This record gives sequence, C-alpha cells and structure tokens, in this order.
Amino acid sequence: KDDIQINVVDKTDVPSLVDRIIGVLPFKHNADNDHPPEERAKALEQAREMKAQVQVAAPEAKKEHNDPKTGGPGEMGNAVRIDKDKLSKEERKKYDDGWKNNAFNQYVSDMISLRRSLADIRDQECKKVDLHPNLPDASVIIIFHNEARSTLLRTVYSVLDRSPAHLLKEVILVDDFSDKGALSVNHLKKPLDDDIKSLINVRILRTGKREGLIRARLKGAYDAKGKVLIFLDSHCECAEGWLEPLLDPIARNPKVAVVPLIEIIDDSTFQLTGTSIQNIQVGGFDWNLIFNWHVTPEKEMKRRQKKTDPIRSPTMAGGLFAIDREWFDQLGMYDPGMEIWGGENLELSFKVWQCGGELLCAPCSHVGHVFRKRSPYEWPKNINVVKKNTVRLAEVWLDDYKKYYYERIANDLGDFGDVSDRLKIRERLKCKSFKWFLENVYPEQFVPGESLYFGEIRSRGKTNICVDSQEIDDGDKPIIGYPCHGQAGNQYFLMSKTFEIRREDKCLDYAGGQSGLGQPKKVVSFSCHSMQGNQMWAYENDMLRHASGFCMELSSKNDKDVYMSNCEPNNQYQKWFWKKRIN
Ligand code: LR7
Ligand code: MN
Repeated sequence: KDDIQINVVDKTDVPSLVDRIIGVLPFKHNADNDHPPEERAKALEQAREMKAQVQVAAPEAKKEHNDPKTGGPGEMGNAVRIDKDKLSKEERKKYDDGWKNNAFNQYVSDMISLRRSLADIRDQECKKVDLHPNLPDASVIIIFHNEARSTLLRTVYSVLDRSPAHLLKEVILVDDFSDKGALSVNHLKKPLDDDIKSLINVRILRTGKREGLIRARLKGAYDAKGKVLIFLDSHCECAEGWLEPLLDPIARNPKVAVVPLIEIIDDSTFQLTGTSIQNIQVGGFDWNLIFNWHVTPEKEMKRRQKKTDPIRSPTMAGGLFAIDREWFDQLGMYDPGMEIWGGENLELSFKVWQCGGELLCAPCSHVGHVFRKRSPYEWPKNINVVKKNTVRLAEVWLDDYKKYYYERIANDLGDFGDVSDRLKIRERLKCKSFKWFLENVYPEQFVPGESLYFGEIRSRGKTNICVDSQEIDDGDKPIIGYPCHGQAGNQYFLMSKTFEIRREDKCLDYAGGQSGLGQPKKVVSFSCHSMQGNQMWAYENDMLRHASGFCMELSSKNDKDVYMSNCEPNNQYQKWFWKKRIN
C-alpha cells in the first residue's frame, strides 16, 4: 500500500493545483520513455505553446526581487526568491513554520509590502471599454480561517487601493473561528482589530464556532449593504481595474454571476503572473463533481464580438465572484447544510444557469490568488465533508445524472442530511433540468451513460486483482494490477463510444511496441485527446486489445505489472472481466 495512492474516494484531499489550473493541457505527461520521440516532441511543443500563451508574465516585471523605484521586494508583482539554506537557524525556523502553517511561503509574503505595486496586466482594449453609466456598488466579503496576517491584509489593501470609492460600499471580513494561540496574541483577534481600525468601511465579523467557508460567507452576505456581493479568498490581490468589469455585466442584467480571471500568485515566490485575454479558460467539472478548467470552446469565442466581451462559463472555481445581492437571495444563496469546504461552487454554478441566469467570466478583471498544493487547516475527522456537500448538490440539481457521481463513490452516499428546503427553492424558481444544462451550456461534457463498458476491470488470471490507474497529482504513472477494493476511484473505468478506456479525463494510452521480457512497455493514463490512435482499444472475448494489435496482460509473476504482449486467446492473464452497459 505504501507505494500506491488511491484517491478520489476520500476527497478531503484538496484536488491538486496542477489538476485545477492546467488539468486539460497536455504537458502533464511525463512518462517520456513510453512515447516515440516525434510524438513527445509534438506534445512538448504544443505544451510549450499553450503555456506561453496562457501565461504572459507582467510585461514590466523584468527585474526579479527588487523594483528600482521602491527597492521593495516583490514590487510590481515580482518574484522573491529565498535561499533557505543560507538563513540563520532562527530565520530558518520561521521559514519552515511559515510553510507548515499556511501551505505557502509566509516568510516571503511577510517580506513584501502590504500595499505592493502590481504591473497593469490588462489588455490595452480593456481601457477603452464603454462601461455602463450606472454601475452598482459592491460589498466585498473576505472570509478566513487562520490566514496569515500579511496575505489577509494585502488582500484588503488591494481592494481598497484599486477600487473607485463610489463603487466600494464596504469590506466585510469574516473570521471563521481562527484558533491559533491565545486570544490576546492571535494576530487575527485584537491585533487585527487594530490593523483595520483606521480603514474606512472595513469591518470584521466573527463566527462563534468553526462554520466552514460556506456558512462564513453567508454570515457576511446577510450583513452586507451593497447592491452587489463580491467574494474573495483571504490570499488574493486585486489588480488595476479589477472591479468595474465585474459590475458592468450585472448593471446590464442582474441575473448574472461574474468571475474575474484568477491569476496565479506563486505559493513560493509570490510572483503574480497574468493570463492573456486570448486564452481564457472556462470552468467545467468531472463526474466526481470536481471543478476543472478547459479551453473556451470555439463556438463561444465566435459568439462574442470583442475580445473584452464576457465569456460564458459552465461553472466557477468558487472563491472569487460577483453577484447581485437580491438575486443571490432569491436563489437561496448557499446551502447552509454544507460544511467547511467544497461543492458550493458547483451548486451555485448549476443553480445560476438552471434558474435562468448566466455565469460569465470578465476578461478585463484580474485577481491574483495563492494556489496551494495542500490544505493547511484542520478538517473534521469523522465525516467526509466534501462528499456530504457534493451529495447534497447532486440530490438537488443533477436529476438522473446524479447516478454517475454515485457510481464513483460506490453508491455510498453517507448521511447527507435533509435537502427538502433546497428542492423547494428549485421548484419555486421553476428551474430547468440538468439535461437542459448539459445540452445547452456544457455540450462538450463526456456523459458516461453513453459508454459501452463500465466499472472495475478484474483479472481472470488472478480474480482479486483489478486494473488500477494509481494516479497521483504530479504526473501520469503506468497502470498496475492492485487488489480490487470495490471503491471505484482509481479502479473505475469506462469504455467510450469512441473506444477509449477512460478514467474521468484520463485515457489509457499505449505508445506501441511489444514489451515482452526485455523492456516492458507500460500502459499509462494520459489526458484524453479524442484522436483515437494510442488511446483506442477493443474489448472482445474478455481481452483488451490495443490498436497496435497487442493485448493487455497481468504479470503472473508479481500480480502487479501490467504490460502489452502478443494476444493469446488461451492465456488467462490476458482475460479481464468488465461490465457491459445494458441500456
Ligand atoms: O473552514 C474554513 N473556513 C474558512 O473560512 C475553510 C476555509 N475557509 C476560508 C479560507 O481561509 C479561504 O479564504 O475559505 C477560503 C477558501 O479556502 P482555501 O483557500 O483553503 O481553498 P481553495 O483556494 O482551494 O478554495 C477553492 O475551492 C473552494 C471550494 O469549496 C472554495 O470555492 C474557494 O472559494 C475556492 N477558491 C477559489 O476559487 C480561488 C481560486 C482557486 C481555484 C480554482
Ligand atoms: Mn484559496
């Protein structure tokens, strides 16, 4: 079990940064030896191109570390690099504690001015957009649980410094029961009160117990007076001109939720990198009901007249968005039955679309967010809160499609409480079906019900062994044989209508050549490319035959290695059980 990671079933692990940001791009593949050089070169080239297009470094941000004007570290959104081995013992401890407590480099954040400058990363066209003459004002709600002082206050200052006063009604901080150290010394208690004392229209609310981000945001929302609510995570930086493009679509139609371009603030250097307006990614989801990014569909690019026009997005990441306060209220805000973290973003996304609204991304609004690779705070131990939240949203919004999610959690819904109030909201607002949503808003989505085979792929040679994708966050690994666990997750595969063997957005991929005894060629799980080729399989007579003509075989020696060999119809180690879809 040591060298194998089984994920998905227990989703309290925060989905990785890479998955969320670049999950759809091809450059995650690192099983270099398994693909012929031309193919590798092509994929790399493509990856490089996409990366270059997606991330244009702030043009002014050339000099690292120090800005000539102010001399301050990190000015203009530049990177600050620390050689931790050169730190004194004391400083080194601070450095390590910073990472440990925040899952980002607090040491570096603390070095950077709370009011650091950022390059203007907007497209030139953004400065010429005709804004609605009557923009509504906004309450900015920032919730936090044990956030570092520097990242929290830098978020607040970036809002205050870069928002026109008449459009900013107030900033509401909600402390979700931060609990580090004694109250008198906790930087988020009395010291924070002092920090914000002199700031106009900034106030702080505190929850009486740990509520989680959903109910903490609700607390802020109930208290807000602005016409529009804007939610931010507590480690963000708003760039020049961020606010108006979020308000403009709402001024024109109150039934829209608007998200900014969420820019990466590097968790280690705090460099803020801007996204090119030409390559905006929109939100989707997989059938574990986890948010993911994908390229804006051609059709949507064509629908818009100007590159500054808002882009329709099926879903939102969740942390950063603007919404009309009254409409949010009519929609039933967030589901207060959800705990801690997760699911609320898809719940709101589906609700917005199904109940007659639109979810838009504003290409001229840039807000940085520190993406981290793990969650630094405590999670409840006796309950899988992400699953609870996700089942709640599936029950309310997914209709029959919820079965796809349930298959992925082995139909073990757990105790998800009562959702009848939420269903009443859906009824009252006469919201559309999930089928409508998939057909009209997210037609690109792969629907598992259209697949030919599904579930675990169990060996006939060793009937307690299943194909396991052993996916980990930082790359693709060869598939292996692993004791069947019946928990779906990494052992749940689908054969698509186009003969891919899919696990969510990953496809079993074999780069050809026979393995045999010499150099075993492995099957890896690679981002699906929809071009068949190395991702095309047949399942006949219990055998898994690849387009190359070779068949998948479990090693009879160790029950673990899976390789490709000449097909032998009598070899039990080349036979696999897989379920056929009946409808
Ligand atoms: O118990 C908690 N109480 C809190 O107040 C747990 C968290 N929080 C606060 C926390 O301090 C932070 O300000 O909630 C905020 C979000 O938590 P993070 O930053 O630990 O998580 P995240 O950045 O991974 O969160 C993303 O997914 C969440 C799913 O529930 C929420 O939707 C977050 O708002 C969302 N963040 C973003 O969308 C920013 C862009 C990331 C992406 C993609
Ligand atoms: Mn966050």
